[in-house]
Amino acid sequence: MSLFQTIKTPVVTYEQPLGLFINGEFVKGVDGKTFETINPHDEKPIVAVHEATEKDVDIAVQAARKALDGDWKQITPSERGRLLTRLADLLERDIETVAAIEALDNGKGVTLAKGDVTASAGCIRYYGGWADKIYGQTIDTDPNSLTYTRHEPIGVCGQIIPWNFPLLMFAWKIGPALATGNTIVLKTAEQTPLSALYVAGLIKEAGFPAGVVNVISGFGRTAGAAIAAHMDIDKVAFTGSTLVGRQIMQVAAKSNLKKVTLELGGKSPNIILPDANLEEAIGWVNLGIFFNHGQCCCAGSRILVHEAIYDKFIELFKQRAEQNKVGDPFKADTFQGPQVSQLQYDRVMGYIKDGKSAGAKVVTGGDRHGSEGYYIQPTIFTDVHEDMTIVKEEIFGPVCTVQKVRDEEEAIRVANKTNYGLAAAVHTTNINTAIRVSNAIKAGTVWVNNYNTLHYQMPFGGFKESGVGRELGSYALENYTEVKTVRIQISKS
Ligand code: TXE
Repeated sequence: MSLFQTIKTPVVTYEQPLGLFINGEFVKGVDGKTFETINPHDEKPIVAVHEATEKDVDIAVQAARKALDGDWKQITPSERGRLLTRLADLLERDIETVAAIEALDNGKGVTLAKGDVTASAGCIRYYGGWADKIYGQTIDTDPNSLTYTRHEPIGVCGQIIPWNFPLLMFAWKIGPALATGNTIVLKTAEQTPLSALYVAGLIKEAGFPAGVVNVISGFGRTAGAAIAAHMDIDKVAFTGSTLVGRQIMQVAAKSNLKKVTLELGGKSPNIILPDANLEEAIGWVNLGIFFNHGQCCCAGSRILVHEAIYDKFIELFKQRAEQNKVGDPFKADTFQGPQVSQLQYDRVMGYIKDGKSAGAKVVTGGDRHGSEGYYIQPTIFTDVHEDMTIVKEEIFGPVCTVQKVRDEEEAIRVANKTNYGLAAAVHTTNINTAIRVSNAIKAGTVWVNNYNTLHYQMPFGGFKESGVGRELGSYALENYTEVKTVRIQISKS
């Protein structure tokens, strides 16, 4: 099988790399294996890509180590920043192509995919700005010494990303790692390998030395597990399920105690209090759960509504959800495309079935949308109780539950009744209420009168079982540096 193939999408025709991107070149896997990636809109294969196994991970790690100790080390921090900025410019140059790849491979609407490309370029450019601002401290301990700290790169970083935001997760991972001078072996999700391979070509074009960024396609139980266990990887960053996050931490502990950061699942509460601007709140609630087809780790999937406005809320939310355009990702006005895969479709439909049989009421949706592709209707459940599976577990689809709460105290208690702690929101026009509730909620991000508004300047990550560490902002830089203390004794002579 060749290393490139021309792909025709409804908006662009382009050259798709298919190989593993190792040491600055697209290559075949050592075992010669390939696997197909499926278009979730029509359930047909798009193309086959080369598959990495353990041996390829090894080769990629060797390339990353060589680059770390060689060319990359010689490059000044400002030049690292320039390379990142150049990559951001190239992404923006190719926005039509990259957005089309995301729509094709992941199923997200092409208009929303363009937003992902812009946000990814912004994130990479932002970290380009940080590259020459990584400072240590000078510390005065006594008159006879000079003590200072250096923030050095950790080394070779393994990065494992999911399929819900294939490009954005790629940007969130590589930005801070490269700004701080690390090298990378990144594995994409097996459902969505295409955009990162295309961007690997842009990394080469931007002028990064060979081996600094290596991008491999492959499966979790083989290539992913090999990254987590590798003895010459110094750090692993993972975004995905809590189940696999736990495994990664165990494997890291059993191998070389590599540093671990995890960005995992959620079951985030979205609280609407009686003094909220209801019309605006409905818009945010709708975006909070149905954006990206509910495939967001921070999706506002548990909606908690004060009893005084409950009936009105349900009426308006139902109307709003039924207006969401579900359909072909290549239509410019599509809001919700298909779920990413047959497996995810089955999982989500399984939760819907479970909710129905547990006695929850379907206000709208509750079924497949159309007859082809992994499409699911935007679904709202009411009449739920705290012990139902659909209230407790992450569904990761366009499905939410609405619970009635008596007052602010009950809203906070119910909001915190979860092992997760990724995000939350409160809708109120009272600043005191906003501060009280946001202080009381155990979550990494609390939105007041908005939802799902992420920005590369704002740290993001989870309390409790939603993760370890923070991505984005200056906080992410801490995940990618080791602090070295140097103490120099000052001689009298
Ligand atoms: O995730 P996995 P899946 C949640 C969401 C979803 C569920 C399952 O609830 O329904 O997880 O999705 C790699 N060692 N999230 O099965 O398996 C895998 O190849 C190393 C939340 O797709 O966690 C892929 O690259 N790596 C989430 C990545 O892990 C392994 C986003 C994610 O896959 C591995 C995605 C292993 N043993 C799903 N097994 C979020 N936080 O945004 C798998 N992988």
